[in-house]
Amino acid sequence: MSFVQEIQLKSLGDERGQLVVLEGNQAVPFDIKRVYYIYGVDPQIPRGFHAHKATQQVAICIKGSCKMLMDDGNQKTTVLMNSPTQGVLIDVMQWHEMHDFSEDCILMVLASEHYDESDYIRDYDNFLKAVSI
Ligand code: T46
Repeated sequence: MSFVQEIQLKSLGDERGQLVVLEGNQAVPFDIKRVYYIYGVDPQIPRGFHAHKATQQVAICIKGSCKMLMDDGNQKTTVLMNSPTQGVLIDVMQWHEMHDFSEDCILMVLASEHYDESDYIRDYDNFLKAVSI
């Protein structure tokens, strides 16, 4: 079984279209302190390549598609993200990389903490050392 937690978001649809609600401590399992989104990425250029020490995040591909490689130091899994109702929990100490962005991809991320560069582990060997302790 994969260690990656996917969150199926409820879509409130009617004849006018769809509406997805993102509430902290509901479908999103933390208080949301920050939201950012990534778009206009060259399909050849991957992003991420880090883990967070204390920040939890939920990523949602609200348009287009990309792949999220998740690595807990023991296992690696690649998740195809191609639905605005599919959340992927990026938990603490999970190395993640985003690949194969479609040209129209908009990847939205909800975070449990404000931005803090010192929360990032950007060196893979340091990540492996930290998770093996
Ligand atoms: C993550 C994945 C999914 C800020 O100043 N504030 C912010 O809130 C963020 C997220 C970034 N930045 C700055 C830091 C860098 O100078 O924006 C620049 C690009 O960030 P980065 O190279 O970390 O971007 P990605 O796409 O590699 O990673 C991002 C998030 O940073 C990261 O937390 O989990 O998306």
